[in-house]
Amino acid sequence: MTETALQGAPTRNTKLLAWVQEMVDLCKPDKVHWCDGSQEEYDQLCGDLVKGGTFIKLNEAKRPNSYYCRSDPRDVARVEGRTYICSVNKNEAGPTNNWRDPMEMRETLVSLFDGCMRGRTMYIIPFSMGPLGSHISHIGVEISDSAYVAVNMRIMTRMGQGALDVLGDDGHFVPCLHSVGQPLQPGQKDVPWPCNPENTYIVHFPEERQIWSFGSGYGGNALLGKKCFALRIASVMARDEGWLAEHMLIVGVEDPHGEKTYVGAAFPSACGKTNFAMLVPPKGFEGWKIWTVGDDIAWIKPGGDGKLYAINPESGFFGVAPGTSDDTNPNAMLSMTKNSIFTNVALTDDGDVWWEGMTKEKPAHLIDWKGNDWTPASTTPAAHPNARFTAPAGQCPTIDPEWENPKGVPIAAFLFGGRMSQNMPLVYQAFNWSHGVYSAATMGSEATAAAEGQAAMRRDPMAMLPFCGYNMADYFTHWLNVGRKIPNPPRIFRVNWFRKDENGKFMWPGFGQNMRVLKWIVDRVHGRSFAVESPIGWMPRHEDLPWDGMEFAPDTFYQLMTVDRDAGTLEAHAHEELFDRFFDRLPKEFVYERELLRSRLWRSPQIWELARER
Ligand code: O2Y
Ligand code: MN
Repeated sequence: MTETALQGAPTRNTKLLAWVQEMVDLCKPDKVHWCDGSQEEYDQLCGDLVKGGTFIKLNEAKRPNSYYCRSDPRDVARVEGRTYICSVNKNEAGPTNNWRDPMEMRETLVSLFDGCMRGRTMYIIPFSMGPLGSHISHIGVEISDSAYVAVNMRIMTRMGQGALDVLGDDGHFVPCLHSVGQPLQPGQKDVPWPCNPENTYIVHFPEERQIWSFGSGYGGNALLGKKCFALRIASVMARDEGWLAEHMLIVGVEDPHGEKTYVGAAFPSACGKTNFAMLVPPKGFEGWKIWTVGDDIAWIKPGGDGKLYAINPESGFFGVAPGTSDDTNPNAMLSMTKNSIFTNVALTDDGDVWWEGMTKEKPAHLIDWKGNDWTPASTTPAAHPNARFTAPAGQCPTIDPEWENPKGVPIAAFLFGGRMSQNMPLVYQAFNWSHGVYSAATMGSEATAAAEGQAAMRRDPMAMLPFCGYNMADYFTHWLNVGRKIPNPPRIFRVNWFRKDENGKFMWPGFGQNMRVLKWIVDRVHGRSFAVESPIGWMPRHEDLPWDGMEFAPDTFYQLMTVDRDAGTLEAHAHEELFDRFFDRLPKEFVYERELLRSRLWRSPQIWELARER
């Protein structure tokens, strides 16, 4: 094998050739395949996956060129507990990351990877995060023993010869090594979803800009361009080079006169990010359009004109299927009508896919995500709650004509929002950049917890807690610095679609109705809408939001917007719990911001008082 590994390699990049040879020697695959990214190659790999029992081809008449796949039930999501940041100094990783000594971790990994690809093919997967050749883009190369990874990477990134051409003979790339961690003995039959859940390691070496992933074939653990490169490693590159790598969707808001305003929005996982990225303006917003640039990650760099420009480094959506329907997100549904891959959803009797929430009526019979018969009487879900669709972004009906512009799109506002059932208003605007960074850094989100039905809140600064590749205190400082270096930084807003009333009912309808908030935000950016100064930020009064096509009583609105002074003070106090973890690395600005917030909570009038005064 060793002599043939580099024969006919489609690159002369010496670093890449040397790394591939080193990894071939370590992993000892039976074969090496350099991915060219062509349609023929994709079809061939999908065909091989069908033959091997990993893929089922879906009904060509219903879902052309699409495939269905079930993972091992032990390998269904990202594994934060097995995700590591291996910087030389533990403080560089910070208190919110799992840290391991890089030398020790390398030893562990080398012994795990030694011979791990025996009996398998090693795929060399060159890819560009971002449009080919954009000055904001970066090249990675994933080495993987999973054809499933190769075909998903072709949808999610610009994968193949084009990326190698951009890399050239001496270009830089991020090496991403991946194995499912299940070598095959001679004659041993493979399983449909090989993995090694007992030995999963998702490891980042930020100083070397390297990723090693072992034991999982699923999503963020295995498609290394996404969370591992585009967020964890890229956040370190961004810190060092003066840009931002963020867990943000990007949308363009176009008004009836054709003026387009781009915003980046950060929401933790499971807060309806893909729905917001493909929002359908409701009744009353005729002539308005929401354009999708990205649904998950934004790379944002200062342009020479003092503005921040963003690209979506990905070229596909890896979206959560359950809950997605023609009602909740018609544009996502249209994005996945063809050329898509479905993982851990249910299979219909006519060879199509289904998941909870897709249709009001449940099909009479399905094969569930574990391969068992399923009927509406079954007590388990047909699709796994983290079941996914992989679909080309270019198939989205609302994809922005500028989405592949190598310059990026100019960002006018940043939105930050978690899932908060209490004490967080629908929207407010930060007073200034430093206050905005503080608001984003103290963001929290609730996961429905245990038996009591109580909501447990986890702080998730900028929705980056699981994805920041270095000390989050330094990340806050970096954000403060980015705003300092540009003359007119984007405005910062907090939003919350998830507030509940005393009966536990959502107070805001969400989905398309979020357009009302978005319009106020866009108008604020352009100095066209009014706001009053409340203790926590600039807030719209009832009459400042557009209500065409929707009834929403002022009293209910002010209930939705209110932050009780005592609750606000407790919240400000709780920020200290987060901050204490960072000791003296925390930017001093945050201490001032907290004290200002405390004092405003008792001195400034509340929103409904101000509204009444006018
Ligand atoms: O479970 C996974 O591996 C996927 S996680 C994911 C995928 C797409 C977009 N966002 C996320 C996330 O966890 O934020
Ligand atoms: Mn995400």
